[in-house]
Amino acid sequence: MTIEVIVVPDLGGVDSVEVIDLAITPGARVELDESILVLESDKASMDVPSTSEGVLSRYLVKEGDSVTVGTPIAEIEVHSVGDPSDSGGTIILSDVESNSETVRQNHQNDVKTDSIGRDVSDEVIIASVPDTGSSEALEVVEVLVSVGDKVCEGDTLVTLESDKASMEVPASVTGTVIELLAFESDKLSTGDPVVRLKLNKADAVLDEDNGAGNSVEPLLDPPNESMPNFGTDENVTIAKRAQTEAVALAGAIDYSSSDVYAGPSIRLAARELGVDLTHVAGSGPRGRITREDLNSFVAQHISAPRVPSSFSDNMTPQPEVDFESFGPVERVGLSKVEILTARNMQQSWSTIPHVTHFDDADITELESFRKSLSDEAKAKSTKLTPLAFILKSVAIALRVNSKFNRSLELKSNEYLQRKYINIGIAVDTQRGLVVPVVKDVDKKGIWELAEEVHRVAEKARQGKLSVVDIQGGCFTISSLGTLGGNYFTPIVNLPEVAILGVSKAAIKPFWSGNEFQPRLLLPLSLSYDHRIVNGADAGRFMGDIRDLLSDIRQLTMF
Ligand code: CAO
Repeated sequence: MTIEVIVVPDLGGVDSVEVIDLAITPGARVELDESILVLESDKASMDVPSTSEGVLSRYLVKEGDSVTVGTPIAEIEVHSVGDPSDSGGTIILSDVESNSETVRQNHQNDVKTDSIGRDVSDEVIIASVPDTGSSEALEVVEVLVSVGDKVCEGDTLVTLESDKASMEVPASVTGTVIELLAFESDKLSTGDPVVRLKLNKADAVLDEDNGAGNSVEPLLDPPNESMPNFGTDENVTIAKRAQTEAVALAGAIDYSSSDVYAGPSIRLAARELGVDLTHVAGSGPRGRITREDLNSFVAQHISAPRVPSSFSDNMTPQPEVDFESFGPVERVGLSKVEILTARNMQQSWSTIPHVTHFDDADITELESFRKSLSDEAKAKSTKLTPLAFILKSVAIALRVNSKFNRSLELKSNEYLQRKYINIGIAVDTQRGLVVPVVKDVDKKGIWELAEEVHRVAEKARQGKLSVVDIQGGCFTISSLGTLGGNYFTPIVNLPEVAILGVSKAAIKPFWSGNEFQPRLLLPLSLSYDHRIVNGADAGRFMGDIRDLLSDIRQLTMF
Protein backbone atom coordinates (compact mmCIF):
# COMPACT_ATOMS: atom_id res chain seq x y z
CA MET A 1 0.00 0.00 0.00
CA THR A 2 1.15 3.54 -0.69
CA ILE A 3 0.13 6.79 0.90
CA GLU A 4 -0.20 9.67 -1.50
CA VAL A 5 -0.41 13.25 -0.42
CA ILE A 6 -2.62 15.48 -2.54
CA VAL A 7 -1.38 19.06 -2.68
CA VAL A 8 -2.97 22.31 -3.84
CA PRO A 9 -2.37 22.48 -7.62
CA ASP A 10 -1.35 25.54 -9.63
CA LEU A 11 -3.70 28.44 -8.95
CA GLY A 12 -2.68 30.49 -11.97
CA GLY A 13 -1.31 33.41 -10.04
CA VAL A 14 -3.73 33.56 -7.09
CA ASP A 15 -1.71 33.70 -3.88
CA SER A 16 -3.99 32.03 -1.41
CA VAL A 17 -7.46 30.52 -1.49
CA GLU A 18 -9.88 29.34 1.12
CA VAL A 19 -10.94 25.73 1.71
CA ILE A 20 -14.72 25.86 1.58
CA ASP A 21 -15.81 22.25 1.33
CA LEU A 22 -14.30 18.89 2.33
CA ALA A 23 -16.22 16.67 -0.04
CA ILE A 24 -15.32 13.18 1.25
CA THR A 25 -15.78 11.58 4.66
CA PRO A 26 -12.38 10.29 5.86
CA GLY A 27 -12.30 6.51 5.51
CA ALA A 28 -14.45 6.60 2.36
CA ARG A 29 -13.29 5.39 -1.04
CA VAL A 30 -12.40 7.94 -3.71
CA GLU A 31 -12.22 7.43 -7.44
CA LEU A 32 -9.62 8.90 -9.78
CA ASP A 33 -10.58 12.52 -10.57
CA GLU A 34 -13.34 12.61 -7.97
CA SER A 35 -13.48 15.97 -6.25
CA ILE A 36 -12.10 15.72 -2.75
CA LEU A 37 -12.19 19.36 -1.76
CA VAL A 38 -13.36 22.78 -2.99
CA LEU A 39 -11.17 25.90 -2.93
CA GLU A 40 -12.44 29.39 -3.45
CA SER A 41 -10.93 32.80 -4.22
CA ASP A 42 -12.91 36.06 -4.34
CA LYS A 43 -14.60 35.27 -7.61
CA ALA A 44 -13.94 31.71 -8.59
CA SER A 45 -14.00 28.26 -7.13
CA MET A 46 -12.07 25.15 -8.00
CA ASP A 47 -12.57 21.47 -7.22
CA VAL A 48 -9.37 19.59 -6.40
CA PRO A 49 -9.63 16.11 -7.91
CA SER A 50 -8.09 12.96 -6.50
CA THR A 51 -5.14 11.83 -8.57
CA SER A 52 -5.66 8.17 -7.63
CA GLU A 53 -8.23 5.61 -6.64
CA GLY A 54 -8.08 4.60 -2.99
CA VAL A 55 -9.27 5.44 0.49
CA LEU A 56 -9.11 9.00 1.76
CA SER A 57 -7.41 8.39 5.10
CA ARG A 58 -7.44 11.95 6.40
CA TYR A 59 -7.55 15.60 5.51
CA LEU A 60 -4.55 17.75 6.36
CA VAL A 61 -6.62 20.99 6.27
CA LYS A 62 -10.03 22.04 7.54
CA GLU A 63 -12.81 24.22 6.14
CA GLY A 64 -11.94 27.90 6.43
CA ASP A 65 -8.15 27.33 6.16
CA SER A 66 -6.21 29.50 3.74
CA VAL A 67 -3.93 27.47 1.50
CA THR A 68 -1.39 28.16 -1.24
CA VAL A 69 0.10 26.20 -4.13
CA GLY A 70 1.75 23.04 -2.85
CA THR A 71 0.01 22.96 0.55
CA PRO A 72 -0.65 19.28 1.43
CA ILE A 73 -4.40 18.82 1.74
CA ALA A 74 -5.23 15.14 2.04
CA GLU A 75 -3.75 11.67 2.24
CA ILE A 76 -5.00 8.80 0.08
CA GLU A 77 -4.21 5.14 0.75
CA VAL A 78 -3.57 3.48 -2.58
CA HIS A 79 -3.56 -0.30 -2.80
CA SER A 80 -1.28 -1.36 -5.61
CA VAL A 81 -0.85 -4.83 -7.06
CA GLY A 82 2.68 -5.96 -7.83
CA ASP A 83 4.77 -3.00 -8.88
CA PRO A 84 4.89 -0.50 -6.04
CA SER A 85 5.17 2.32 -8.56
CA ASP A 86 1.65 1.41 -9.69
CA SER A 87 0.32 4.05 -7.37
CA GLY A 88 0.40 7.28 -9.34
CA GLY A 89 -0.34 10.47 -7.49
CA THR A 90 0.67 13.93 -6.81
CA ILE A 91 3.44 13.14 -4.35
CA ILE A 92 4.32 9.58 -3.46
CA LEU A 93 5.91 9.47 -0.09
CA SER A 94 6.97 5.85 -0.12
CA ASP A 95 5.67 2.31 0.12
CA VAL A 96 4.53 2.05 3.69
CA GLU A 97 2.67 0.42 6.44
CA SER A 98 -0.82 1.71 7.04
CA ASN A 99 0.21 4.35 9.57
CA SER A 100 0.76 7.71 7.88
CA GLU A 101 3.31 8.88 10.46
CA THR A 102 5.40 5.86 9.55
CA VAL A 103 5.03 6.94 5.95
CA ARG A 104 6.81 10.19 6.50
CA GLN A 105 9.52 8.55 8.56
CA ASN A 106 10.13 5.91 5.92
CA HIS A 107 10.24 8.54 3.23
CA GLN A 108 12.85 10.50 5.06
CA ASN A 109 14.93 7.35 5.42
CA ASP A 110 14.58 6.67 1.68
CA VAL A 111 15.77 10.04 0.53
CA LYS A 112 19.02 9.98 -1.43
CA THR A 113 21.02 13.16 -1.48
CA ASP A 114 23.76 14.46 -3.73
CA SER A 115 27.11 15.83 -2.67
CA ILE A 116 25.63 19.13 -1.54
CA GLY A 117 22.65 17.57 0.20
CA ARG A 118 19.97 17.93 -2.47
CA ASP A 119 17.24 15.28 -2.80
CA VAL A 120 18.09 13.15 -5.85
CA SER A 121 15.82 10.16 -5.21
CA ASP A 122 13.55 8.94 -8.02
CA GLU A 123 9.86 9.79 -7.99
CA VAL A 124 7.00 8.71 -10.15
CA ILE A 125 4.52 11.21 -11.45
CA ILE A 126 1.56 11.02 -13.74
CA ALA A 127 1.60 13.48 -16.62
CA SER A 128 -1.97 14.56 -17.25
CA VAL A 129 -3.97 16.65 -19.70
CA PRO A 130 -3.58 20.37 -18.90
CA ASP A 131 -6.58 22.70 -18.90
CA THR A 132 -8.06 22.29 -22.38
CA GLY A 133 -10.30 25.34 -21.98
CA SER A 134 -13.26 23.17 -22.91
CA SER A 135 -15.61 20.76 -21.25
CA GLU A 136 -15.55 18.57 -24.33
CA ALA A 137 -13.43 15.41 -24.23
CA LEU A 138 -10.66 15.34 -26.83
CA GLU A 139 -9.68 12.23 -28.76
CA VAL A 140 -6.14 10.85 -28.61
CA VAL A 141 -5.04 10.86 -32.25
CA GLU A 142 -1.35 10.11 -31.72
CA VAL A 143 0.79 8.68 -28.92
CA LEU A 144 4.33 9.89 -29.46
CA VAL A 145 6.16 7.99 -26.72
CA SER A 146 6.71 4.35 -25.74
CA VAL A 147 7.58 2.68 -22.46
CA GLY A 148 11.29 3.17 -21.77
CA ASP A 149 11.55 6.46 -23.69
CA LYS A 150 13.40 9.26 -21.98
CA VAL A 151 11.54 12.53 -22.36
CA CYS A 152 12.57 16.09 -21.62
CA GLU A 153 10.36 18.78 -20.20
CA GLY A 154 8.28 20.18 -23.07
CA ASP A 155 8.45 17.04 -25.26
CA THR A 156 5.08 16.10 -26.71
CA LEU A 157 3.60 12.95 -25.18
CA VAL A 158 0.30 12.68 -27.06
CA THR A 159 -1.74 14.72 -29.53
CA LEU A 160 -5.42 15.33 -28.79
CA GLU A 161 -8.05 16.47 -31.20
CA SER A 162 -11.66 17.64 -30.96
CA ASP A 163 -14.09 18.50 -33.72
CA LYS A 164 -12.36 21.75 -34.51
CA ALA A 165 -9.06 21.89 -32.71
CA SER A 166 -6.03 19.92 -31.72
CA MET A 167 -3.55 20.25 -28.88
CA GLU A 168 -0.35 18.58 -27.78
CA VAL A 169 0.21 17.38 -24.21
CA PRO A 170 3.78 18.12 -23.21
CA ALA A 171 5.85 16.49 -20.48
CA SER A 172 6.10 18.89 -17.57
CA VAL A 173 9.27 17.23 -16.28
CA THR A 174 12.27 15.32 -17.56
CA GLY A 175 12.00 11.58 -16.94
CA THR A 176 11.46 8.08 -18.31
CA VAL A 177 8.13 6.73 -19.51
CA ILE A 178 7.29 3.68 -17.39
CA GLU A 179 3.65 3.19 -18.38
CA LEU A 180 1.26 4.47 -21.03
CA LEU A 181 -2.10 5.43 -19.55
CA ALA A 182 -3.76 6.77 -22.70
CA PHE A 183 -4.03 5.17 -26.13
CA GLU A 184 -5.20 6.17 -29.59
CA SER A 185 -8.98 6.78 -29.79
CA ASP A 186 -9.28 7.32 -26.00
CA LYS A 187 -11.33 10.38 -25.07
CA LEU A 188 -9.54 12.60 -22.55
CA SER A 189 -10.50 15.71 -20.58
CA THR A 190 -8.61 18.16 -18.39
CA GLY A 191 -6.68 16.28 -15.70
CA ASP A 192 -6.92 12.83 -17.28
CA PRO A 193 -3.70 10.79 -16.92
CA VAL A 194 -1.58 10.33 -20.02
CA VAL A 195 1.64 8.58 -19.04
CA ARG A 196 3.44 7.55 -15.88
CA LEU A 197 6.92 9.07 -15.74
CA LYS A 198 9.78 8.15 -13.50
CA LEU A 199 11.43 11.41 -12.62
CA ASN A 200 15.09 11.03 -11.94
CA LYS A 201 15.96 13.94 -9.77
CA ALA A 202 19.63 13.15 -10.13
CA ASP A 203 19.39 13.81 -13.89
CA ALA A 204 17.40 16.95 -13.34
CA VAL A 205 19.85 18.27 -10.76
CA LEU A 206 22.68 17.45 -13.13
CA ASP A 207 20.91 19.33 -15.93
CA GLU A 208 20.45 22.26 -13.63
CA ASP A 209 24.14 22.19 -12.74
CA ASN A 210 24.95 22.12 -16.46
CA GLY A 211 22.85 25.20 -17.01
CA ALA A 212 19.92 23.41 -18.64
CA GLY A 213 17.65 25.08 -16.15
CA ASN A 214 15.28 22.13 -15.75
CA SER A 215 13.55 22.46 -12.43
CA VAL A 216 12.68 19.41 -10.39
CA GLU A 217 10.23 21.34 -8.23
CA PRO A 218 6.93 21.26 -10.16
CA LEU A 219 5.57 17.76 -9.69
CA LEU A 220 2.21 18.91 -10.99
CA ASP A 221 1.61 19.73 -14.63
CA PRO A 222 2.07 23.48 -14.94
CA PRO A 223 -0.85 25.36 -16.46
CA ASN A 224 -0.61 25.56 -20.24
CA GLU A 225 -0.08 29.26 -20.68
CA SER A 226 -2.05 29.40 -23.88
CA MET A 227 -5.08 27.93 -22.16
CA PRO A 228 -7.52 29.66 -19.84
CA ASN A 229 -6.90 28.62 -16.24
CA PHE A 230 -8.01 29.28 -12.69
CA GLY A 231 -6.21 32.54 -12.21
CA THR A 232 -6.68 36.21 -11.64
CA ASP A 233 -10.19 37.57 -11.60
CA GLU A 234 -9.69 38.94 -15.09
CA ASN A 235 -8.40 35.61 -16.39
CA VAL A 236 -11.30 33.78 -14.85
CA THR A 237 -13.80 36.11 -16.47
CA ILE A 238 -12.13 35.91 -19.87
CA ALA A 239 -11.70 32.15 -19.67
CA LYS A 240 -15.33 31.65 -18.71
CA ARG A 241 -16.53 34.01 -21.39
CA ALA A 242 -14.43 32.26 -24.03
CA GLN A 243 -15.69 28.88 -22.87
CA THR A 244 -19.27 30.12 -22.88
CA GLU A 245 -18.96 31.35 -26.42
CA ALA A 246 -17.29 28.18 -27.65
CA VAL A 247 -20.04 26.03 -26.17
CA ALA A 248 -22.75 28.26 -27.49
CA LEU A 249 -21.17 28.12 -30.94
CA ALA A 250 -21.33 24.37 -30.78
CA GLY A 251 -25.07 24.77 -30.35
CA ALA A 252 -25.17 23.04 -26.98
CA ILE A 253 -26.66 24.01 -23.64
CA ASP A 254 -24.34 26.41 -21.92
CA TYR A 255 -23.37 24.28 -18.93
CA SER A 256 -20.34 26.46 -18.24
CA SER A 257 -22.17 29.77 -18.10
CA SER A 258 -20.36 32.43 -16.17
CA ASP A 259 -23.71 33.27 -14.57
CA VAL A 260 -23.64 30.13 -12.47
CA TYR A 261 -21.56 29.69 -9.38
CA ALA A 262 -20.58 26.03 -9.15
CA GLY A 263 -17.46 23.94 -8.99
CA PRO A 264 -16.14 21.78 -11.85
CA SER A 265 -17.51 18.54 -10.36
CA ILE A 266 -21.02 20.00 -10.21
CA ARG A 267 -20.62 21.31 -13.77
CA LEU A 268 -19.44 17.87 -14.88
CA ALA A 269 -22.39 16.18 -13.16
CA ALA A 270 -24.75 18.72 -14.74
CA ARG A 271 -23.31 17.97 -18.15
CA GLU A 272 -23.76 14.26 -17.62
CA LEU A 273 -27.35 14.78 -16.48
CA GLY A 274 -28.16 17.30 -19.22
CA VAL A 275 -28.99 20.01 -16.67
CA ASP A 276 -28.60 23.69 -17.56
CA LEU A 277 -27.11 25.08 -14.34
CA THR A 278 -28.44 28.56 -15.03
CA HIS A 279 -31.83 27.15 -13.96
CA VAL A 280 -30.58 25.71 -10.65
CA ALA A 281 -30.80 27.85 -7.50
CA GLY A 282 -27.68 27.65 -5.32
CA SER A 283 -28.05 27.29 -1.56
CA GLY A 284 -24.33 27.33 -0.70
CA PRO A 285 -22.29 30.31 0.45
CA ARG A 286 -22.84 33.30 -1.89
CA GLY A 287 -25.34 31.25 -3.91
CA ARG A 288 -22.95 28.43 -4.79
CA ILE A 289 -24.72 25.43 -6.33
CA THR A 290 -24.14 22.36 -4.18
CA ARG A 291 -24.58 18.71 -5.10
CA GLU A 292 -27.81 18.67 -3.07
CA ASP A 293 -29.13 21.62 -5.15
CA LEU A 294 -28.39 19.71 -8.33
CA ASN A 295 -29.92 16.49 -7.00
CA SER A 296 -33.12 18.19 -5.89
CA PHE A 297 -33.38 20.04 -9.21
CA VAL A 298 -33.09 16.74 -11.06
CA ALA A 299 -35.66 15.13 -8.75
CA GLN A 300 -38.13 17.96 -9.43
CA HIS A 301 -37.61 17.88 -13.18
CA ILE A 302 -37.31 14.18 -13.67
CA SER A 303 -40.19 14.19 -16.13
CA ALA A 304 -39.07 17.35 -17.95
CA PRO A 305 -38.68 17.14 -21.73
CA ARG A 306 -35.46 15.56 -23.00
CA VAL A 307 -32.61 17.80 -24.16
CA PRO A 308 -32.21 17.43 -27.95
CA SER A 309 -29.25 15.14 -28.60
CA SER A 310 -29.13 15.36 -32.35
CA PHE A 311 -29.26 18.36 -34.63
CA SER A 312 -32.30 16.86 -36.30
CA ASP A 313 -34.28 16.53 -33.04
CA ASN A 314 -35.94 19.93 -33.36
CA MET A 315 -36.73 19.63 -37.03
CA THR A 316 -39.86 18.50 -38.74
CA PRO A 317 -38.87 15.06 -40.00
CA GLN A 318 -37.76 14.97 -43.62
CA PRO A 319 -40.01 13.00 -45.95
CA GLU A 320 -38.60 9.50 -46.37
CA VAL A 321 -37.51 8.88 -49.94
CA ASP A 322 -36.47 5.57 -51.40
CA PHE A 323 -33.46 6.98 -53.26
CA GLU A 324 -32.33 3.54 -54.40
CA SER A 325 -35.44 3.20 -56.51
CA PHE A 326 -34.03 5.99 -58.72
CA GLY A 327 -30.47 4.62 -59.02
CA PRO A 328 -27.43 3.51 -57.02
CA VAL A 329 -26.63 5.53 -53.88
CA GLU A 330 -24.01 5.43 -51.14
CA ARG A 331 -24.57 6.27 -47.44
CA VAL A 332 -21.67 8.31 -45.96
CA GLY A 333 -21.30 9.51 -42.35
CA LEU A 334 -20.83 13.23 -41.70
CA SER A 335 -17.52 14.35 -40.15
CA LYS A 336 -17.62 15.88 -36.67
CA VAL A 337 -17.02 19.33 -38.13
CA GLU A 338 -19.87 18.84 -40.60
CA ILE A 339 -22.24 17.73 -37.82
CA LEU A 340 -21.32 20.76 -35.68
CA THR A 341 -21.65 23.11 -38.63
CA ALA A 342 -25.08 21.67 -39.41
CA ARG A 343 -26.19 22.15 -35.79
CA ASN A 344 -24.86 25.70 -35.59
CA MET A 345 -26.39 26.70 -38.91
CA GLN A 346 -29.74 25.24 -37.94
CA GLN A 347 -29.69 26.93 -34.54
CA SER A 348 -28.67 30.27 -36.00
CA TRP A 349 -31.10 30.13 -38.91
CA SER A 350 -34.03 29.09 -36.75
CA THR A 351 -33.42 31.55 -33.88
CA ILE A 352 -32.06 34.68 -35.60
CA PRO A 353 -34.27 36.83 -37.82
CA HIS A 354 -31.66 37.42 -40.55
CA VAL A 355 -31.52 40.41 -42.85
CA THR A 356 -28.76 40.78 -45.46
CA HIS A 357 -27.54 44.18 -46.65
CA PHE A 358 -25.57 44.39 -49.93
CA ASP A 359 -23.10 46.99 -51.17
CA ASP A 360 -19.98 47.38 -53.33
CA ALA A 361 -16.65 48.88 -52.26
CA ASP A 362 -14.53 50.50 -54.95
CA ILE A 363 -11.13 48.88 -54.30
CA THR A 364 -9.38 50.15 -57.44
CA GLU A 365 -6.89 52.23 -55.41
CA LEU A 366 -6.52 49.57 -52.73
CA GLU A 367 -5.59 46.98 -55.36
CA SER A 368 -2.98 49.18 -57.04
CA PHE A 369 -1.48 49.98 -53.62
CA ARG A 370 -1.53 46.28 -52.64
CA LYS A 371 0.13 45.24 -55.90
CA SER A 372 2.80 47.93 -55.43
CA LEU A 373 3.74 46.08 -52.21
CA SER A 374 4.21 42.67 -53.83
CA ASP A 375 8.04 42.84 -53.70
CA GLU A 376 7.92 43.83 -50.06
CA ALA A 377 5.50 40.97 -49.39
CA LYS A 378 7.93 38.55 -51.06
CA ALA A 379 10.81 39.95 -49.01
CA LYS A 380 8.74 39.38 -45.87
CA SER A 381 7.82 35.88 -47.12
CA THR A 382 4.15 36.68 -46.68
CA LYS A 383 1.09 37.07 -48.86
CA LEU A 384 -0.79 40.37 -48.84
CA THR A 385 -4.36 39.86 -50.04
CA PRO A 386 -7.36 42.23 -49.81
CA LEU A 387 -8.43 40.32 -46.70
CA ALA A 388 -5.92 42.07 -44.43
CA PHE A 389 -7.39 45.46 -45.44
CA ILE A 390 -10.94 44.12 -45.05
CA LEU A 391 -10.12 42.87 -41.53
CA LYS A 392 -8.69 46.26 -40.53
CA SER A 393 -11.68 48.13 -41.99
CA VAL A 394 -14.16 45.86 -40.22
CA ALA A 395 -12.30 46.32 -36.92
CA ILE A 396 -12.58 50.10 -37.23
CA ALA A 397 -16.24 49.86 -38.24
CA LEU A 398 -16.89 47.62 -35.19
CA ARG A 399 -15.28 50.18 -32.92
CA VAL A 400 -17.38 53.00 -34.37
CA ASN A 401 -20.61 50.95 -34.57
CA SER A 402 -20.45 49.13 -31.25
CA LYS A 403 -23.90 47.51 -31.72
CA PHE A 404 -22.21 45.03 -34.03
CA ASN A 405 -19.91 43.97 -31.21
CA ARG A 406 -22.67 42.81 -28.89
CA SER A 407 -24.22 39.49 -27.94
CA LEU A 408 -27.86 39.23 -27.08
CA GLU A 409 -28.86 37.56 -23.82
CA LEU A 410 -32.61 37.18 -23.93
CA LYS A 411 -32.94 35.21 -20.71
CA SER A 412 -31.76 38.24 -18.71
CA ASN A 413 -33.13 40.87 -21.12
CA GLU A 414 -29.60 42.17 -21.53
CA TYR A 415 -26.91 42.43 -24.15
CA LEU A 416 -23.22 42.03 -23.60
CA GLN A 417 -21.02 44.79 -25.03
CA ARG A 418 -17.58 43.49 -25.89
CA LYS A 419 -14.66 45.87 -25.37
CA TYR A 420 -12.26 43.88 -27.53
CA ILE A 421 -12.23 43.20 -31.26
CA ASN A 422 -11.53 39.62 -32.34
CA ILE A 423 -12.61 38.58 -35.82
CA GLY A 424 -13.21 35.02 -37.05
CA ILE A 425 -12.25 34.03 -40.60
CA ALA A 426 -14.23 31.20 -42.21
CA VAL A 427 -11.73 28.73 -43.65
CA ASP A 428 -12.66 25.96 -46.03
CA THR A 429 -10.81 22.75 -45.06
CA GLN A 430 -11.03 19.09 -46.04
CA ARG A 431 -12.83 18.36 -42.77
CA GLY A 432 -15.35 21.16 -43.34
CA LEU A 433 -15.74 24.79 -42.43
CA VAL A 434 -13.78 26.10 -39.40
CA VAL A 435 -13.51 29.62 -38.04
CA PRO A 436 -10.16 30.52 -36.44
CA VAL A 437 -10.21 33.84 -34.63
CA VAL A 438 -7.71 36.66 -35.19
CA LYS A 439 -7.38 38.43 -31.84
CA ASP A 440 -7.20 42.20 -31.20
CA VAL A 441 -7.50 43.10 -34.89
CA ASP A 442 -7.88 46.80 -34.11
CA LYS A 443 -4.44 46.85 -32.49
CA LYS A 444 -2.57 45.15 -35.35
CA GLY A 445 -1.05 46.53 -38.52
CA ILE A 446 -1.83 45.36 -42.07
CA TRP A 447 1.33 43.23 -42.42
CA GLU A 448 0.74 41.60 -39.05
CA LEU A 449 -2.85 40.81 -40.02
CA ALA A 450 -1.78 39.40 -43.39
CA GLU A 451 0.69 37.07 -41.69
CA GLU A 452 -1.77 36.03 -39.01
CA VAL A 453 -4.62 35.23 -41.42
CA HIS A 454 -2.42 32.94 -43.44
CA ARG A 455 -0.86 31.36 -40.34
CA VAL A 456 -4.25 30.47 -38.81
CA ALA A 457 -5.69 29.42 -42.19
CA GLU A 458 -2.74 27.05 -42.65
CA LYS A 459 -3.18 25.68 -39.13
CA ALA A 460 -6.88 25.17 -39.87
CA ARG A 461 -6.14 23.27 -43.06
CA GLN A 462 -3.66 21.03 -41.25
CA GLY A 463 -6.20 20.38 -38.45
CA LYS A 464 -3.84 21.91 -35.91
CA LEU A 465 -6.02 24.64 -34.41
CA SER A 466 -6.10 24.69 -30.62
CA VAL A 467 -9.27 25.42 -28.64
CA VAL A 468 -7.93 28.91 -27.94
CA ASP A 469 -7.54 29.59 -31.69
CA ILE A 470 -11.29 29.25 -32.29
CA GLN A 471 -12.60 31.02 -29.18
CA GLY A 472 -13.53 34.59 -28.42
CA GLY A 473 -14.78 35.83 -31.80
CA CYS A 474 -16.89 39.02 -32.00
CA PHE A 475 -17.70 39.00 -35.71
CA THR A 476 -17.00 36.73 -38.68
CA ILE A 477 -15.78 37.32 -42.23
CA SER A 478 -16.57 34.72 -44.86
CA SER A 479 -14.55 35.38 -48.01
CA LEU A 480 -15.44 33.67 -51.27
CA GLY A 481 -13.21 36.11 -53.11
CA THR A 482 -11.25 33.45 -54.91
CA LEU A 483 -14.33 31.55 -56.04
CA GLY A 484 -16.40 34.11 -57.91
CA GLY A 485 -20.08 34.92 -57.52
CA ASN A 486 -21.61 38.31 -56.88
CA TYR A 487 -23.29 38.30 -53.47
CA PHE A 488 -24.51 35.67 -50.99
CA THR A 489 -26.39 35.58 -47.69
CA PRO A 490 -24.00 34.35 -44.96
CA ILE A 491 -25.51 32.96 -41.74
CA VAL A 492 -24.64 34.69 -38.46
CA ASN A 493 -22.21 32.74 -36.26
CA LEU A 494 -23.96 32.61 -32.86
CA PRO A 495 -23.51 34.25 -30.34
CA GLU A 496 -22.26 37.00 -32.66
CA VAL A 497 -24.79 39.36 -34.25
CA ALA A 498 -23.41 39.89 -37.75
CA ILE A 499 -21.23 38.39 -40.46
CA LEU A 500 -19.66 39.90 -43.59
CA GLY A 501 -19.63 37.93 -46.83
CA VAL A 502 -16.98 38.99 -49.36
CA SER A 503 -17.30 37.99 -53.03
CA LYS A 504 -14.89 38.27 -55.94
CA ALA A 505 -13.92 41.78 -57.00
CA ALA A 506 -14.55 42.52 -60.68
CA ILE A 507 -14.10 45.51 -62.98
CA LYS A 508 -17.48 47.09 -63.69
CA PRO A 509 -18.65 50.36 -65.22
CA PHE A 510 -19.10 52.99 -62.52
CA TRP A 511 -20.95 56.27 -63.13
CA SER A 512 -18.70 59.05 -61.84
CA GLY A 513 -21.27 61.82 -62.39
CA ASN A 514 -20.49 62.61 -65.98
CA GLU A 515 -19.09 59.38 -67.44
CA PHE A 516 -18.78 55.63 -66.90
CA GLN A 517 -15.37 54.56 -65.63
CA PRO A 518 -13.97 51.05 -65.27
CA ARG A 519 -13.57 50.48 -61.52
CA LEU A 520 -12.72 47.38 -59.47
CA LEU A 521 -15.79 46.73 -57.31
CA LEU A 522 -15.83 44.36 -54.34
CA PRO A 523 -19.28 42.88 -53.57
CA LEU A 524 -20.06 42.85 -49.84
CA SER A 525 -22.97 41.09 -48.10
CA LEU A 526 -23.65 41.87 -44.44
CA SER A 527 -26.09 39.53 -42.63
CA TYR A 528 -27.24 40.69 -39.21
CA ASP A 529 -29.52 39.74 -36.33
CA HIS A 530 -32.53 42.01 -36.71
CA ARG A 531 -33.40 41.58 -33.01
CA ILE A 532 -30.46 43.78 -32.02
CA VAL A 533 -29.38 45.56 -35.22
CA ASN A 534 -31.74 47.55 -37.42
CA GLY A 535 -31.47 48.51 -41.08
CA ALA A 536 -30.12 52.00 -40.39
CA ASP A 537 -27.36 50.54 -38.16
CA ALA A 538 -26.45 48.15 -40.96
CA GLY A 539 -26.40 50.97 -43.52
CA ARG A 540 -23.98 52.97 -41.35
CA PHE A 541 -21.76 49.97 -40.55
CA MET A 542 -21.57 48.85 -44.17
CA GLY A 543 -21.06 52.46 -45.31
CA ASP A 544 -18.04 52.76 -43.00
CA ILE A 545 -16.50 49.53 -44.32
CA ARG A 546 -17.17 50.58 -47.93
CA ASP A 547 -15.64 54.05 -47.43
CA LEU A 548 -12.56 52.74 -45.62
CA LEU A 549 -11.87 50.20 -48.37
CA SER A 550 -12.52 52.74 -51.12
CA ASP A 551 -10.10 55.25 -49.61
CA ILE A 552 -7.56 53.32 -47.56
CA ARG A 553 -5.85 56.56 -46.48
CA GLN A 554 -8.74 56.71 -44.00
CA LEU A 555 -7.39 53.59 -42.28
CA THR A 556 -4.52 55.67 -40.95
CA MET A 557 -6.94 58.04 -39.19
CA PHE A 558 -7.99 55.48 -36.56
N1 CAO B 1 -11.64 39.42 -54.99
C1 CAO B 1 -10.71 39.17 -55.89
N2 CAO B 1 -9.58 38.49 -55.61
C2 CAO B 1 -9.40 38.06 -54.35
C3 CAO B 1 -10.36 38.31 -53.36
C4 CAO B 1 -11.53 39.02 -53.71
N3 CAO B 1 -12.49 39.29 -52.84
N4 CAO B 1 -9.94 37.76 -52.21
C5 CAO B 1 -8.75 37.19 -52.47
N5 CAO B 1 -8.43 37.37 -53.76
C6 CAO B 1 -7.23 36.92 -54.42
C7 CAO B 1 -6.00 37.18 -53.60
O1 CAO B 1 -5.53 38.50 -53.77
C8 CAO B 1 -5.06 36.13 -54.13
O2 CAO B 1 -4.57 36.53 -55.38
P1 CAO B 1 -3.07 37.07 -55.57
O3 CAO B 1 -2.20 35.93 -55.12
O4 CAO B 1 -2.98 37.34 -57.02
O5 CAO B 1 -2.93 38.26 -54.72
C9 CAO B 1 -5.98 34.96 -54.39
O6 CAO B 1 -7.28 35.50 -54.50
C10 CAO B 1 -5.95 33.87 -53.34
O7 CAO B 1 -6.20 34.40 -52.05
P2 CAO B 1 -6.19 33.43 -50.76
O8 CAO B 1 -7.41 32.61 -50.75
O9 CAO B 1 -4.92 32.68 -50.75
O10 CAO B 1 -6.14 34.41 -49.56
P3 CAO B 1 -7.28 35.26 -48.85
O11 CAO B 1 -6.54 36.09 -47.88
O12 CAO B 1 -8.15 35.99 -49.76
O13 CAO B 1 -8.20 34.19 -48.08
C11 CAO B 1 -8.88 32.43 -46.66
C12 CAO B 1 -7.78 33.43 -47.01
C13 CAO B 1 -8.41 31.63 -45.48
C14 CAO B 1 -10.16 33.14 -46.31
C15 CAO B 1 -9.14 31.53 -47.87
O14 CAO B 1 -7.99 30.83 -48.19
C16 CAO B 1 -10.30 30.54 -47.69
O15 CAO B 1 -10.22 29.51 -47.04
N6 CAO B 1 -11.42 30.87 -48.32
C17 CAO B 1 -12.63 30.05 -48.28
C18 CAO B 1 -13.56 30.61 -47.28
C19 CAO B 1 -14.87 29.90 -47.30
O16 CAO B 1 -14.98 28.69 -47.54
N7 CAO B 1 -15.91 30.59 -47.05
C20 CAO B 1 -17.22 30.04 -47.08
C21 CAO B 1 -17.77 30.12 -45.75
S1 CAO B 1 -19.50 30.21 -45.66
O17 CAO B 1 -20.07 28.87 -46.22
